[in-house]
Amino acid sequence: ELQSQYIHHPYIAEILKMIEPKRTLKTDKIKVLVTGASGFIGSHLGKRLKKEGYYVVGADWKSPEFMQPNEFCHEFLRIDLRVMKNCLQACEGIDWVFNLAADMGGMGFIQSNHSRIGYNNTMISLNMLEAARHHNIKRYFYSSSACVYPLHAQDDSENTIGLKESDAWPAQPQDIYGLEKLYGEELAMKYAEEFPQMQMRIARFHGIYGEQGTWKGGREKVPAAFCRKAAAAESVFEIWGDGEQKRSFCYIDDCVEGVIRIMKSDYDKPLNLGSEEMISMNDFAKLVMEIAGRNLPLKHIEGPEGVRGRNSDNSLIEEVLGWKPSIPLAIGIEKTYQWIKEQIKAEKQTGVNTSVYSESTVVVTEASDINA
Ligand code: NAD
Ligand code: GKE
Repeated sequence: ELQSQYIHHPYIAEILKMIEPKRTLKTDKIKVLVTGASGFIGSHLGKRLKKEGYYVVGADWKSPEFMQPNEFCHEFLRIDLRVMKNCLQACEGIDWVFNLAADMGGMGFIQSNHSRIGYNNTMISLNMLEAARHHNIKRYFYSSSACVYPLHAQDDSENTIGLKESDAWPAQPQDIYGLEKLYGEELAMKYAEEFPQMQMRIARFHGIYGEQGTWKGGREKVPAAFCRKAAAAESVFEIWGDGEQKRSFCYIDDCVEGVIRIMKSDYDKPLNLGSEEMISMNDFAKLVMEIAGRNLPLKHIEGPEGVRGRNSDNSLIEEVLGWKPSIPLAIGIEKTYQWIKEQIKAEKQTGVNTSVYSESTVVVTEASDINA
């Protein structure tokens, strides 16, 4: 009774009238929507799902930078998912949703753009959930983050303990970015509780890296930044902070495998999706330089540092799925390095001054552009 009242909610009915023509998908395949499909994880996930025989609709407000849309989806919608009408359009005729869209980046972005991230990501999360409920989506994946974990559990680089899923509450998440993810998780679980036809799956990603991800411009995370510096730096290798801060990094193939396994499982609470192979930024810089055949002196400079120590505890994912990420950092980062080196080489050939790639930039604070 409650459900049908909501389904015929006049607000939604009015918006639905604006969507013309209605999309009908004539296929026997399972129809999946990947949001944030032009992004790093979304494009790799879409590609794999397409290969596995799913009918993939990709949605993003940007065109993909490193792949053609037909590599990762059958149909590409270039839409702003902060807008309810667009979320309703995207969810129409879909069986499963993978919601990966978010305004995001590494430390050079998320610590200088809290209001923009707060507005954009909250709008995406709320509207996507409600649109999915309206269209009776059977299964919904929400991409959360290690940034949901409390700061006090990550303030010691000497004694970093792996973060367990149960550590998220009582909460003190990192930045507005992490707070929104934690709220997004809770709201997603409430939707599944109150509307059980929509099954919820949630992963907390820890430092996902690999080829075809952002590697310059300020939004890149440290794996891509270090590969870029190892390829482009001439005299010193710059590191934000003292380099003793620690992280673990998970290669994209493990991430995609994990997302699909989580989606197919019957576990409906958040699961860590990350590696347990923790490393300090100083050691990470040396590892990347070794792969690149470089031996530059490290130069520690001021920059946004985030938490002191973060690692994933994979006991729960192993118990629930009988699987956990296993690709060693040295293997994944070598592939990532080769790809970034090629990008730089290609730019150099077109006359771009690539010497600037020895430094990382911080993205200046920008207002959320509602008409973007
Ligand atoms: P990404 O930035 O490469 O991809 C996100 C995509 O979302 C982008 O292509 C972007 O254009 C799109 N997007 C943003 N706002 C949009 C809007 N209003 N409408 C439509 N599309 C919009 O990031 P990613 O690394 O692929 O991350 C995917 C998801 O995983 C995100 O939700 C992110 O918060 C989460 N996550 C990633 C990591 C990581 O290490 N990469 C870690 C934790 C969580
Ligand atoms: N990006 C970047 N670029 N980081 C650098 C650099 C550099 O050139 N030099 C040193 N670092 C240091 C940062 O100061 C930070 O201490 C560490 O590397 C990792 O930075 P990061 O990869 O940008 O981001 P974080 O791991 O701190 O945080 C990210 O965590 C994810 C979840 O695991 C977030 O930004 C989100 O992208 C995400 O939720």
